[in-house]
Amino acid sequence: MKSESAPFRLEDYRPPAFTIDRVDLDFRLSPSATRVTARLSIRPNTADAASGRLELVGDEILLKGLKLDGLPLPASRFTALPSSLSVRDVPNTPFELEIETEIDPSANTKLMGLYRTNGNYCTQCEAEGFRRITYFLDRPDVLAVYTTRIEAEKADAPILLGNGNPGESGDIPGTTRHYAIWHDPFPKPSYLFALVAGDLGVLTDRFTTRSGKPVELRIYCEHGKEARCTYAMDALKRSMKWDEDVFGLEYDLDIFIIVAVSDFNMGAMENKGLNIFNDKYVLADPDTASDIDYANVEGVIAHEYFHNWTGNRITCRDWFQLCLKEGLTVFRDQEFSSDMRSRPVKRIADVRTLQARQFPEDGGPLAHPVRPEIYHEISNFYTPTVYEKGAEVVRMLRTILGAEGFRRGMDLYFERHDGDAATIEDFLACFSETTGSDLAQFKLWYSQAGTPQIVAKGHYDEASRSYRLTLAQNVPPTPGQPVKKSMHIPVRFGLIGPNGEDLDFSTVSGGKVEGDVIHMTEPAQTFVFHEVAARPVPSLMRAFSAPVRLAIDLSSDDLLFQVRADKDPFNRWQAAQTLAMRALVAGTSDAAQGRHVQVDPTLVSALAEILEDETLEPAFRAQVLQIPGESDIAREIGQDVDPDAIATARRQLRLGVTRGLGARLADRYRAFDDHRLYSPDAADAGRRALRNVLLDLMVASGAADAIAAARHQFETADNMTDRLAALSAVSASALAERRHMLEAFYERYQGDALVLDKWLMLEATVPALETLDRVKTLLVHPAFALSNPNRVRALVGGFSSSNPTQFNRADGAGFDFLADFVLDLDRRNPQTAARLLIAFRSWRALEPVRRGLAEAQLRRIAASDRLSPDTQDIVTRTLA
Ligand code: B3K
Ligand code: ZN
Repeated sequence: MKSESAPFRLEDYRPPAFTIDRVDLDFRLSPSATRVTARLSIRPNTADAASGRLELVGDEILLKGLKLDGLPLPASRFTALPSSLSVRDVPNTPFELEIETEIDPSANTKLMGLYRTNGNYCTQCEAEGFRRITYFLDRPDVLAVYTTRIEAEKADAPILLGNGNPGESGDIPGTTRHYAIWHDPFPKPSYLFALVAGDLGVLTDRFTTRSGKPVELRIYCEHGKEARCTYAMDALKRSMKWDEDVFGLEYDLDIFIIVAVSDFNMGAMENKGLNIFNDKYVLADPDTASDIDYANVEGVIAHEYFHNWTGNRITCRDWFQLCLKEGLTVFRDQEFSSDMRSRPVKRIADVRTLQARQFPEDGGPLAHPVRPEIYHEISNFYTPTVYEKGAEVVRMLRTILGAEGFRRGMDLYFERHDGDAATIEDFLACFSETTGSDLAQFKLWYSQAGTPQIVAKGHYDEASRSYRLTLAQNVPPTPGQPVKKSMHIPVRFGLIGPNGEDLDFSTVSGGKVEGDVIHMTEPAQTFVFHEVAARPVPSLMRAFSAPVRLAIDLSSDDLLFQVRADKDPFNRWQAAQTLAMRALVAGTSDAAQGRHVQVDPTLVSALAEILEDETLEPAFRAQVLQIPGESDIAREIGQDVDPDAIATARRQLRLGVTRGLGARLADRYRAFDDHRLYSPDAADAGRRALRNVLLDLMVASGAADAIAAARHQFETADNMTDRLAALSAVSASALAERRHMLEAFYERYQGDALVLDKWLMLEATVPALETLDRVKTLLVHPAFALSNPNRVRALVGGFSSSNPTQFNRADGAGFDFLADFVLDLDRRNPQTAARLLIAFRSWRALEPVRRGLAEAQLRRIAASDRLSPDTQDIVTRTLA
């Protein structure tokens, strides 16, 4: 492990001196000593090749043999280290290099490169895992055609899978081994390489593309879990169809394979034709998966499938361009889910995620642009900014250009760049060219970090019947970017009239307004709307038209009116959240001073009306009734945060809401108890969501009948959603009953690791002082495994990221625990360790005592002399 290395910079990009056109790989699999022979067809690519020096990268590789054009190379011609292979005096014409390496998949605890999971072999190569398999030009702008031969013991690994289409296979005579050959005709970068070998069950199906091409579909999983793959298979077929219908994109190989594995550093991976998934995003049945799990399976299956075009057929020139594939593909999966489910509810859920995950990143020490310009460790840039804000940028592009202009640009992008390793400039050029738009200012969204803030003020002049709307923007300073330029911010809007309808206006002066979109481009602009019949309530940032924070001085009455009348469902939700947030922020300072929190009756009436409004879909009503969480409140307060005061304020406010809603809660809760047969579809999931939000509010009161209702639901539920909701309502309220219920849950599901992750998470998020000790005890529980990232994220990630009062304990014990854990895990799995450390990202916003304690732990980590580059990078930036 190295300490500080020189960073990579976007401005330093140079095309590779040599490139590789064809890769022939031969894997002789063996648990501890796998032999890999790579035959690379290499050719000079730029003038730099004249040096005759070929530099390949490796990572923990052992060289066993090296030939150039069939002849063994003398030791004087090369230098081989575990991290590099440098060959001298290579020809200035195409040549073939044959590299034989040995690797140890069983010892690979980083889960990058070739490793073992549940006795099977699998790979993860993005971003820089291929270099842990063989020496290579392991960079995304080297595109080659791969042929892979895999050989293994037949008994251990009856299934042998590679990228592309299957070719020849058979037994190796006189041995207990067999082989299979896979060929992928589409040139790809090494990060999309994959291999799986092992003993697996399979679910198969077929899909015929719109041009009539049959595609074989297979989902592999642990034996016995095939039936739990049916929802994933259904989601896959719907994704394939949707991409044809909405983007005109068809699948290109004869076969599409998904493999579910249990040890995986992230969600899933889009390897060409052979997606490898964390099993939690594949396996689902009513007894073990919640509605949220089903939605996640659908979304992740779609996301990885959509990468086949946005990522694989068109890949990234370098890792700085990561958002080119990730932001765009998140946008595509969000659109897919919106079409499959409720668009407004999906939008609210996505914005909640953005605000909960990306806003704190953008407002803290780890802030970086959607397209970063410098990195030390690329694994740390698979962030909410690159993914979720990256998707918002694509969404804004569509808002600015209109759906049709956007589609023309996308069509050109696919046509022009198929087979390329492209850049953000390439992408944007397709939209400027097809629509004639100047996107120079818009492009700042890719280079300026920080969440822009908009301050809005409106005034209606009755005499002239005009409405003046002043908008001012400010992009806060972020690390390395003290001064910002004004951005092009699309503000979707409406002027709501007294009867609830949007008011007309004749003309607008002061800036560009197209349809219902204000184009804000200056630091401050006053838009005057003429011939407006009455004083409007402005509805701004409809459907969250830009990833900004909006401050607008609306009275409680205006917000209440907006909750009732806005034709934009997102802003109805937003108005209710704003009302609640105001009460929570005021309540936090009351709580800090020992005063009781006041509950604004306006807020209760707003929530009551939404709850009772049968014209609204239940899933939407559930979203409105979910008031902001403790971390949302902390973010809004922004400085000198006292997590205990926040928790007290939120608890008291919820109690006030529960009292205010009174008998309506239990009435509605019962009304939805209609014993329908479980279906994971969006409509039924919405009914359950509403019912469970009500249960949660009821239980928060601590009333005996509410707890009895929760226990009853917990014991009699026929699905995970309802069982888990009852359990988490009790568990989150830290009631005495929770111990018994948590144990019952454990007993029922012991042996089912994915369900036990939910249990570990609930244990870790109990808001009570004994939780830290409980978490420490669970580290040695049989249900926990340090080697499995899902277990680690559930227990330790649950505690540090989802239990604000206990992680941020005033005695610093939570910080101390996380620091110890990260230092330990870092030696085994640096990527997951670095991820956990992100829990400290908002340390500077804490009140002084906690801030000091957090800083001391960060300094302790930083002082360790054997940190991985991943953890070193996060700790250094967090402290900077
Ligand atoms: N592209 C992968 C992420 C790889 C992460 C590498 N550390 C999954 C995805 O975004 O689809
Ligand atoms: Zn992705």
